[in-house]
Amino acid sequence: MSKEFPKNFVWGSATASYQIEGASREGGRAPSIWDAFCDTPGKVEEGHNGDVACDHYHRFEEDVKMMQSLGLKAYRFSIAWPRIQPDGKGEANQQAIDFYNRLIDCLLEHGIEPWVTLYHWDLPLSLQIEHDGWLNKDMVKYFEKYARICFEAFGDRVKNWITLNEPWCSAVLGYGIGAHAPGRVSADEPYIAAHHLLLSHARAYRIYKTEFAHQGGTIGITNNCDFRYPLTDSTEDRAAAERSLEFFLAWFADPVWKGDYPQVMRQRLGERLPQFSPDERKEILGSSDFFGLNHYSTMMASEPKEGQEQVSDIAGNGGMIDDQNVHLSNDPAWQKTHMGWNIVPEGCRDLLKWIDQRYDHPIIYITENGCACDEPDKESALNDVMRKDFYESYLRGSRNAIEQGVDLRGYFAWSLMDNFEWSFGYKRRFGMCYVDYESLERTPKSSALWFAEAIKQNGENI
Ligand code: PNW
Repeated sequence: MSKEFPKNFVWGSATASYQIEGASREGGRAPSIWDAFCDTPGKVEEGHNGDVACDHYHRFEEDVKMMQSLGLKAYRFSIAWPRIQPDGKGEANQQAIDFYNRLIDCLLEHGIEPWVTLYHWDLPLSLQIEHDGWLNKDMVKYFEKYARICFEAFGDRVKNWITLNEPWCSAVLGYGIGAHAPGRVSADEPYIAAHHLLLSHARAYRIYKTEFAHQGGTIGITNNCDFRYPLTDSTEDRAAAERSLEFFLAWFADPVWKGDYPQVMRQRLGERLPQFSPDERKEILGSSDFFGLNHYSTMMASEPKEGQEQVSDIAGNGGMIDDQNVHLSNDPAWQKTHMGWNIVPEGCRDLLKWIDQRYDHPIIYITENGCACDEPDKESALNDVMRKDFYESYLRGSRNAIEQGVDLRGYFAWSLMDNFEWSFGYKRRFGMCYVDYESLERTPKSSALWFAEAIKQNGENI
């Protein structure tokens, strides 16, 4: 059996605009829903916000040099919509175009391929205030306009596009449990937000494929999903695990690869689940050149026993728990990251196989994978053996999947550097490079040095 990653395997790392850029009031940027969320008491640990973050806006050249020193082949970052269109719908802000042009050119000069996400959660605040954000179908036309501006400005050099990052998070964390901006708590809104996110994705895909076909790039959507193992071998528990994956991933992936929501969701939700019109179905079916996957963890799933309490502290990891009727639990043998997420590398392999089967052997990219480690000081951070082990074991799981026929073409580690971890503020460190939030100095951790060696050997040290 071959023990190799494919020859042109894409080795990269990833970040997102709000988590690293800072300069929140510079260059014509207007507030996003995350600026407002951070200003809302009790929403983000210690009242942290993205005003300065890693100051990447001013330090991107240094960051690109660091990427080059690690030998990264690709860098996935996101564009801040409220920089490009401060009000979310007007003309493009030239200062923002200039900034991303400088970043893209700098990457290319250093031999690093840009992978650009259009939307990684920083919605222009005015779209939320005026239109209720993703609850409003008008978002499709605003996203279309924004996407067109980006393709026009950057598409001569950017050949890999991701429309949305993790719409599950936008819908469930943003509109279901209120852990993310805009902080809505609702049983029905996640399905509506998700519907409009999917339609917006599909519209951007079609615009790219019709108006920008000459640019010759690829474009897809990135979904997040954790894996589920059935708690026992019973038919009920196996069905619960399958249902859990359907409510998590197939909710977003079935429309794109099969043209509609999963049957089980339609059955359980009835009218609460929006419908695609025949035209919309046509627009969304086949609207991704690759399957972007962000994967972090795994849980056990089982048929809830009578009176068994739904575990609420893991709601973020399950989402729409009442609708699914699935009980989630942990195997006590599993080690946990600083997020409390289980470390289960074989879950990565098995999820890749699940996707391969259900969606008929798509091209897959792991667009995020990584872990937060408890790093109370710089010394412990630089010696991040746990993160190195995490990358190594998940990459081994990934290679296993490749050996079993999965068409996995690349892996992006989350994240290039420590950054603003959403509702956890700067209290969780996901970086392969350490950031000193006083001096803003960056230092590669040992996991980064290990990753650099893995890239050099195309994974033969794994
Ligand atoms: C992803 N969950 O978020 C995001 O794409 C990144 O911006 C983020 O920093 C990274 O993973 C680490 O959290 C997620 O509750 C947030 O299952 C929450 C969940 C999954 C992914």
